[in-house]
Amino acid sequence: MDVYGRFISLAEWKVLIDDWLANPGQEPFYNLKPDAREAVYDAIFIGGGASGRFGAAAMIARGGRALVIDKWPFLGGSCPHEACVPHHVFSEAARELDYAREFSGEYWYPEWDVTKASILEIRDMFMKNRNTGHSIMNFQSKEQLGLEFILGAWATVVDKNTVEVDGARYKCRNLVLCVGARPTPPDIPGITKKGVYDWATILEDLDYEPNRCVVIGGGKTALEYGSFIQATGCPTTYLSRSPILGTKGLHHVDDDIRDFVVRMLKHRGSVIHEGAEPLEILGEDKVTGVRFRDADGNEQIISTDFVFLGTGERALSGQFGSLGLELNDRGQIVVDAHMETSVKGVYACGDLIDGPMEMFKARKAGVCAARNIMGETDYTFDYSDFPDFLHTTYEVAWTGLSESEAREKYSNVVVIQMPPKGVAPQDCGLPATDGSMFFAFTRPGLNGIIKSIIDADSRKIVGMHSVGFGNKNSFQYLDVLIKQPNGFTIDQMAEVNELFLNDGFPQLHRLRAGQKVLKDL
Ligand code: COM
Repeated sequence: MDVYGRFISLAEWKVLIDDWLANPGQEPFYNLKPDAREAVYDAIFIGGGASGRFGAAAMIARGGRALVIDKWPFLGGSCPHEACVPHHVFSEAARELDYAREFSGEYWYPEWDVTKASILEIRDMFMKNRNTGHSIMNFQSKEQLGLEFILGAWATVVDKNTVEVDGARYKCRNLVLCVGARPTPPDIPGITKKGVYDWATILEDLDYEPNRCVVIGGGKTALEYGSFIQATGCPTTYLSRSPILGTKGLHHVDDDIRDFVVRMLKHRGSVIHEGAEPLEILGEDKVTGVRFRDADGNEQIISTDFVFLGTGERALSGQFGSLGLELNDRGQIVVDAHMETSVKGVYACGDLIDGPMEMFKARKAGVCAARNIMGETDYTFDYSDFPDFLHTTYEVAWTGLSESEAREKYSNVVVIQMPPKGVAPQDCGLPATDGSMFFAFTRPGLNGIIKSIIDADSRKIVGMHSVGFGNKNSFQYLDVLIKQPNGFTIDQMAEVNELFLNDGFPQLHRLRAGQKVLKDL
């Protein structure tokens, strides 16, 4: 369908996308200027997710011409369709359910009734309404950003300057590849049985209400989905080879934060096996259990009708084999600091390349490629250092070094934290932040933890950590503050104007800032 030059409202996009998804294989949506077939685009972005959309917008903003092609009938990629957005929906449900369960029968909360929280119902709510996000992506990209796109079509790379879509060829000076990654099941006998799901298939394929869950993995995805599943009232057991939150990419997670997270998972009823090796998914056609070897080397069987895989993902680099791009040993496309691959004029971004599979990296990598293509060749992107977060029923956020990392690097480390070291959390109603006041007053110990690590010699803050509510928003900015070229000192933090108690950091730093020789708090 040619949509160029026609105003398409959000409501119309919803209907169009719904219809396309219900009847895939329809004619693509073309939003192309009339000379598209003769034009030579500055770049063709293959994939219209975060990298493609932001890269194309950055290119247009600089006077360039970009074409975005995606197999789906919407822009925004997997984020609004099956990844970040549903994960946030599930995590918000987990947070609400957690309060409902904890305060069951108190104040205005009705008695907790486990039958009221249905994973299927929450999933269905998301699926029914996810096109709201899709339509905003298409509307904004077309009407506001002026993106040219072909949506709902496969792109075939003919060569690095030619892309074929639906029988027509389009020319470009540069190619930007951003088609992402997919979950890859671990190699465990029985893994293909019905009843084994990942973050994508739980949306598309789940057709029964789970009664018990085994989560395989102990990293972000495992904890985020596992916390949601447990919060619905479906008892959840984690089988993790590494310690929970102890996987390689999560090296800045502080020990006190990890301990709090693990304690809180257990408080909610989850069972955790660290050092566990899953051996077999049991059952005839459908999952009935998981056999695993525990940390002591003993074999155990857990009965379950639902297995959630919070394990790895694999870059979808295979479809670009004809370009002869250099790949690393995990199949990711190797890029330089400009996002350029081993083939000049071919760039790769997002989950196709190494580094965290996170939104900021995808968007900024797309922008970095676009800026370089547009001549800003001194613009580079280093994604080795970044703030991070995950949801359990809490928000867990961090930036900079953990306490143990800081002690390895600096000889004089001071720690400011709440609850203070040596105080039993259940005796301490702080931190009391937005979203944790009820816990702080009636369930001290469940209210969260905040922690700041300072190199006392330079007085600079070198790491910040928090488990609570609403904190990941402030960590986006705290990250910028503490990573300024000259850093950010305890004395500068003491000058920050806090709004209410919020994240608690300014007040705690102010209490110590006057000291010549800094001490822990
Ligand atoms: C967000 C998708 S859901 S994008 O990064 O704005 O394209």
